[in-house]
Amino acid sequence: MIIVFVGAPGSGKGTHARRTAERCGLRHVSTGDLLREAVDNHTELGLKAEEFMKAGKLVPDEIMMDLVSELLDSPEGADGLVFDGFPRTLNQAEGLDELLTSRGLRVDKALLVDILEDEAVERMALRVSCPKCGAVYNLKSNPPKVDGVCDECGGKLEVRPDDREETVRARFKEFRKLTQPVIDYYQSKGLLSSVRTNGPVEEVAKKVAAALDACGEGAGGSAA
Ligand code: G5P
Ligand code: MG
Repeated sequence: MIIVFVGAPGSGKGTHARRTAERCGLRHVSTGDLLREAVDNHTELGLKAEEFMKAGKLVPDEIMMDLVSELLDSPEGADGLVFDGFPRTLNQAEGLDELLTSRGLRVDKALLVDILEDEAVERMALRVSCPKCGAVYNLKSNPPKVDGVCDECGGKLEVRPDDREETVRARFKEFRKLTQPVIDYYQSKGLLSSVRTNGPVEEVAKKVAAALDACGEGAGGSAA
C-alpha cells in the first residue's frame, strides 16, 4: 500500500501522514524530515540540500529521486509507505511511478491536505516539533504536556529554521508553481481526495480516515 500526502507548507501533511501510518501499520516517510536529519548530521546529502531549504526552495529532483530510490529498496516499510511531502514536482511524480512499476508496486491513493496561506503562516509561527521522532505540536491548539518536551519520546522540541514568515511565503510560492501539477496528475488518474485542515486536529483526522476509506483502499472523492 502506497499513500501520498500532498499539501502546502503547514497544511498538516506531517501530522496526518504520521497518524495514518500508525493507524494503518505503514512506514511514514517525510522527505523534509530526512533532509533535516541529513543537514543536522552534515552528510553529503545535507550539504547539498541545506541552501535550498534555507531559501524555501525545493531541493533538485535528481537528489530527491536518489534518496527515494534507496529508501524503496530498504526492508523497512515492506508493508507499505505513507509519503509526506513527496512527490512535489511532476518529474518526481512520474519518477516515483517508474520506480514503483519496476518493483511491481503503484501509488494507491493521493490525499491533498488543503489550507489557506494566511492560516499556514499563523500556524507555523506556533509550531514546535521533535527532531528525534517527528511529532508535531501547535503551542495554542495542540501543545505538548510539558513545555519544550515531546509527549511521545521525551525529545527536546525545536522551532524549525524555515518557519520565519518570509521563508514560509517563499515555500508557498514553490508549492503553487511546482506542486500544483502533481495535484493535477493524481486527479487525472482518479487517485486524489482532498481534506480541508482548518478544524481541530482530531476532527480533521476523522475526515482524513474517511477520505482514505480506512487505509487507502477506496476510490477518489472529497471529504472536505
Ligand atoms: P517539508 O518538511 O515537507 P513543508 O513546508 O512542505 O515542509 P511542513 O512545514 O512540514 O511542510 P506540514 O507537514 O504540512 O508542514 O504541517 P504540520 O507540521 O503537520 O502542521 C503544521 C502546524 O499545523 C503544526 O503546528 C500542527 O500542530 C498544526 N496542524 C496540523 N494539522 C492540523 C489540523 O488538522 N488542524 C489544526 N487546527 N492544526 C493542525 O519540506 C521542507 C523543505 O525540504 C525540502 C524543501 O526545501 C522544503 O521547503 N523538501 C523537498 N524538496 C524537493 N522535493 C521534495 N520532495 C522535498 N521534500 C522536502
Ligand atoms: Mg512536515
